[in-house]
Amino acid sequence: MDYRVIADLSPAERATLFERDAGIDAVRNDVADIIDRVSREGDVALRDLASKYDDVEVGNLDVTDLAERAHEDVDDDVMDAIETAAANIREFHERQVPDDWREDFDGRELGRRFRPLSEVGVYAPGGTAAYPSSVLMGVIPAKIAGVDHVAVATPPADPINPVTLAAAHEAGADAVYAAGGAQAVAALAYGTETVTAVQKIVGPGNKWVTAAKAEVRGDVEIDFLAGPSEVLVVCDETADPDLVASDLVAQAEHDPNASVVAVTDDEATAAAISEAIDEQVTDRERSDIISDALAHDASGVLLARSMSEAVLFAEEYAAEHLSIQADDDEALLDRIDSAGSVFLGPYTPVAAGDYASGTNHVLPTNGGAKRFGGLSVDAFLRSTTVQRLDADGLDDLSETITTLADAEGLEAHAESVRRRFE
Ligand code: HSO
Ligand code: ZN
Repeated sequence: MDYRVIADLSPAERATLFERDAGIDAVRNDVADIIDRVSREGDVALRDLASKYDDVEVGNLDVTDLAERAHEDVDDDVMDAIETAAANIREFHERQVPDDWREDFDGRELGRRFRPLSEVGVYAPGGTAAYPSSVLMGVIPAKIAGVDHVAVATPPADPINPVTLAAAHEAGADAVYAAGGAQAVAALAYGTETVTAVQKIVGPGNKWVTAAKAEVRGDVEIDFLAGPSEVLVVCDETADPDLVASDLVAQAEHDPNASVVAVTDDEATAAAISEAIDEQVTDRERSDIISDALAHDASGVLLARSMSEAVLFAEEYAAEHLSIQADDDEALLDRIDSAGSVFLGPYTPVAAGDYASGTNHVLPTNGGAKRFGGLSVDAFLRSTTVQRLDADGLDDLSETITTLADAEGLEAHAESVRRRFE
């Protein structure tokens, strides 16, 4: 592949570099029909849709018992890896649990307390995108937050991927259902005879799942609408082009619509990354998917005039994964506010965060990092504020309250303060 010079891009070319759509518009109508059916017919609809879309006749929709035994069908080394990854994910997410607090502000005792949601659903894709790692990323923070009922929904199959089931059990899932696609989201949102309705649905999925999350949002909470994986590597002449290329190729293997970009201020580095990509792709098992992702308008190797221009590009791109492989990586990071998860230095492949370093890999795509962060323990908590004023505290404030109440024409509000002093 050839690298491109940012300064030479036409406005249209530049705009397409930022187009990373989850592609949900095309399926919205079908998804609305599925949701409607599941909410009316419950389990019957789930079985029927499984037969139609997954080509599976589902016996038990509740496969929690299969998950409990699944480790028997999983190689020991895979079980060990799941346990190691889970331990690191737990350790990192435990640090996110906020403490309840109360503080005295001169006669006004004010505070905040945090309580978990009670029921949550985690969607786990099946098929070629069956990622047991995503099950860990969804279930573990929810359990750490204290959610009582964490349900995993994963598409029916014969058999369901035992690694996905084992990961659900290891992460602490309380229920596992054999339901996939938009129908799984509908079942979690509205409940069926078998599936307990939840307050929030998290986890990545294909465009059907994402469209369904968009549709049920409002009736239940969702994490966010996630599209195909993205990585942006900002690098200078000190970066190893082979390693940069390997990080791009790795995220490209997720999806033909993945967006993978490297941006550097050094021409030789840009050329070497481009060459390394071409060399590496042919060796990879999923070379077809990788080639499609690399050919996609929102992917490529870019040459900037300076590292400042590279950083500005990164900020505008607001990548799901931002890797910085450059001499003064911390100084570059200081200038970036928008990124889902940041990977610093040559020994920090994005794959480390995808699986096992401990950070979450459910992250904002398509520029979402300008507005919100990735999945964390907070997503499963709600906060309540608490206050107690003493007589002096209220006395100090009474003038302010009654004046504002009068200004709003809410005389009874003012009266409720005055009465305290009669
Ligand atoms: N890179 C994906 C997560 C993943 N990678 C799962 C491997 N398995 C989105 O962050
Ligand atoms: Zn990945």
